Amino acid sequence: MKFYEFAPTRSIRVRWTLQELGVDFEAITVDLKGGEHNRPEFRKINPAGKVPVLVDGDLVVTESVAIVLYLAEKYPQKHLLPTDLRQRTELNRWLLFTVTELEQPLWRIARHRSLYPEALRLPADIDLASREFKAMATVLEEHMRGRQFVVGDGVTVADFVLAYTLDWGNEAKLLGDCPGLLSYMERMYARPNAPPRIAQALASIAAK
Ligand SMILES: N[C@@H](CCC(=O)N[C@@H](CS)C(=O)NCC(=O)O)C(=O)O
Repeated sequence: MKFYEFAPTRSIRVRWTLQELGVDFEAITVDLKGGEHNRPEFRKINPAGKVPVLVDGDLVVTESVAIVLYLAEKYPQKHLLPTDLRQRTELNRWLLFTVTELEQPLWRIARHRSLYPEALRLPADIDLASREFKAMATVLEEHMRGRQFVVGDGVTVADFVLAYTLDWGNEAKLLGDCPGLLSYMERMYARPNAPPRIAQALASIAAK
C-alpha cells in the first residue's frame, strides 16, 4: 500500500490507523508547502489535490475517514471496528460528529487565520466558528464522562479520528473548558503506536 501524506495534516488519522494495525506500507510525502499537491502526477491520483490518499493495488482511496474505515474493514482481525449494528451506528454517529461539528469549525478558523489570501479573511467567522466548536466540544465532554473510548469498551478508528481532531482543537486553544477531552486525547496519544502530535509534526517540517 502506498500512503501519500503530509506530516501535520489529516494524514495523521491514516498514519495512526496504519501504525496501530502494524501493516507494511510505503509512505510518500507530498510537500504541501512546496506545492507538490498541485503537480499533474499527484492530481492524477487525487483530482482534488489533497492528502491523505491511500493506494492499494488498483484501488485509490481519498478522504481520511473513508481510508481509515477501509483499513479497519480490510483487517477485521485487529478489531478496530465494532461488528454489532448498534455499536457500528454509534461509531458512524461520532465519526460524522467529529468531521462535521468539530472539524468544520476548526477548518474555517484555519482558513480565515492563515490559509485564505489576506484580503478574503473574515475575522468575524473565526469568532463564530470558535463558539460553535466549543458548544459541540461540551456535548462530547459530557458523552466521554466515565468512558475510555468514544464507542464501546475498546479502541476503534473513531478514536484515532477524534483524538487527532481534538489535538487540532487544542492547537487552536479551544479545549480549555473540556478537561475530560484533553485527558482522553493525551491518553490516546500515549498509546505505543500513536503518531506524532500536530505540534511535533509541524516542528519536523519547519526543521527541513
Ligand atoms: N476531507 C478531506 C480533507 C483533506 C484536506 O483538506 N487535506 C488538506 C491537508 S489537511 C490538503 O491536502 N490541502 C491542500 C489544498 O487544499 O490545497 C479528508 O479528510 O481527507
